[in-house]
Amino acid sequence: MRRPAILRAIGAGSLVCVACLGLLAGCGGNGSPGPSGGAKGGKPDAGPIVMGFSQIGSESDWRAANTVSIKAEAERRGIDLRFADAQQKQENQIRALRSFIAQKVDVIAFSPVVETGWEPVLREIKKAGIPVILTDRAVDVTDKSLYVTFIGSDFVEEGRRAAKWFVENTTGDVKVFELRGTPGASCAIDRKQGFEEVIKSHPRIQILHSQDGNFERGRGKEVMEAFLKTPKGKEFNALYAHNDDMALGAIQAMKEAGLKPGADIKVVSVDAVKAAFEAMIAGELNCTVECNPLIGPQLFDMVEAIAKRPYVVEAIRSQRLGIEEGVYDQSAAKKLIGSRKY
Ligand code: GYE
Repeated sequence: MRRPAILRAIGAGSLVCVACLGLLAGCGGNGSPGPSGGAKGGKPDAGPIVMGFSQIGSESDWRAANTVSIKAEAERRGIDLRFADAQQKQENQIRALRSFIAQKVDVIAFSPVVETGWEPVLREIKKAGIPVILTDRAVDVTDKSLYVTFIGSDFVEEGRRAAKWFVENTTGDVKVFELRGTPGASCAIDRKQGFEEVIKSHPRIQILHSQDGNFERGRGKEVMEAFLKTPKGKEFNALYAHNDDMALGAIQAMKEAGLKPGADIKVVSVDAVKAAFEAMIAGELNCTVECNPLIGPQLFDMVEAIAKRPYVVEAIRSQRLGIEEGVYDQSAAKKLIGSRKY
């Protein structure tokens, strides 16, 4: 892949830029409340904005960077952040969301561990009149009015980009071992979909085997160790991992088994965390597709716009915010590692 930075392919029409939000937020003029008034409006005079945030867990370097970005930005803006770590369990997230309702927070944001099963609790939140922002992963609900907006990446496009690396940088038969993320997570579903969409028209590239690794480095290593002992484990020549952490664990397992990841097994993953750049410099990872976790500033631009001017909620309902992201290979790694922020 000789493209250092590819603009994301989300249609411009679906983007809401933060500057636009600023304009929308200013529509009321002179700090006056907007047309829908502001139960929680007038917040600047009524103390800090209170936001409940339910984080998935701490399964990866991506997640660690995401948490730091959110906490640091809340602190910088003087937001009263109620942060709950769900340890990768949906039931913990639902419990946290209900406790945010009880605490009467101004805004709720969360990163849903899986796509489905959110309607009942989202309805409870709506009934309580609290706006919801989805960050990072998406939910599968029929009633789109249950949340205001989604701030995160286009995971289908990430899957396509990973597949394009194989299309453009390999010849002959490519037999892929796919290490999937958490079952039911939107990013795992979408990264698979995008990858399959591209390889469909390149029959020399096939998914030989596909397995969950839960986005964790340790799990990636274990799953690869077991896979290498199977007949297909002697046959594959490529690894597509839904995140860098799983790729790094799998790379470790391959090295311990005497294989040369990056050379005899081509490895592509998603996230573009610093450790992936180090692995590319070491020649063990071939490419990483960026998924930017640093969404704190965008998230809190949105939170402040909503909390100060509730009518903005109507203007931005169900829009998807785009984040610019790149694709990096070994030739880019050395040049860029010094400037990586996560
Ligand atoms: O790719 C992975 C993390 O939801 C986009 O979750 C995120 C994913 C990320 O555990 O590393």
